[in-house]
Amino acid sequence: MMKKNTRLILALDEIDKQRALKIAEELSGIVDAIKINWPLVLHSSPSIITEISKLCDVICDFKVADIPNTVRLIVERAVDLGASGIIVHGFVGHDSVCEAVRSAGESADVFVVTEMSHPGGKEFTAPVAERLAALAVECGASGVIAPATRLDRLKAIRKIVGDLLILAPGVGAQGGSAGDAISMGADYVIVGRSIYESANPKGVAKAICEEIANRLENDRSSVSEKVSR
Ligand code: OMP
Repeated sequence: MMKKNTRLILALDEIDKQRALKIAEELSGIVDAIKINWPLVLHSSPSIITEISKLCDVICDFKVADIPNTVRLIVERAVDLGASGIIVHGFVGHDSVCEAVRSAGESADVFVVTEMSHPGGKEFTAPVAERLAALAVECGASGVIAPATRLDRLKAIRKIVGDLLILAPGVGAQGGSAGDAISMGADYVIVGRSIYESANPKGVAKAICEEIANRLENDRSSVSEKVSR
């Protein structure tokens, strides 16, 4: 189970291996997990997953989209390398996503992409996002990926997934706000460029954590005010 302290997940798409490791070391005590995508794996090697997993939970963002057997081969390898989470696409259907969940077993969480956060996400993923969210529930996934860039959609997806985890990318470089995404039902926000491209990644990460903590506090106080009225 991924920890839920600061609710910040670092998207480590930094392609310089040494800089990526330095940022991972600096931030491992601050973020709840580090998400590794193809850029870093392809510019270094798959063993980067193992190295970073010694510091912090690693989510392998491989957006796996294939037939069940290939999905199984990828998920098993990611888990062997030390991943404690893996991101898969849902449009490939129930058999593939359920196979991801089966292959991950107790060792890793599976997260299913619903509506993607970039403008192109509106073309094909938005019209089926609710179905993809329902599929995640039906296959027993741990959670979904939903856009911090479209808060109304995040809210709609929360209604479907119940208490499954929602991880929301699109904060910062893509225009979304961490506080707003959390208020709208995200459990975690995923942030990449705003942190790893900054001259002070630790300072930026800490500021985002503070924004999230303040927002949670404000949201809690406004709920208790309403109750006591
Ligand atoms: P920044 O835009 O640099 O903060 O990075 C966002 C990260 O989240 C990247 O690693 C993307 O690949 C990933 N992501 C999205 O941006 N949008 C999505 O809809 C889904 C993902 C993802 O699955 O993590």
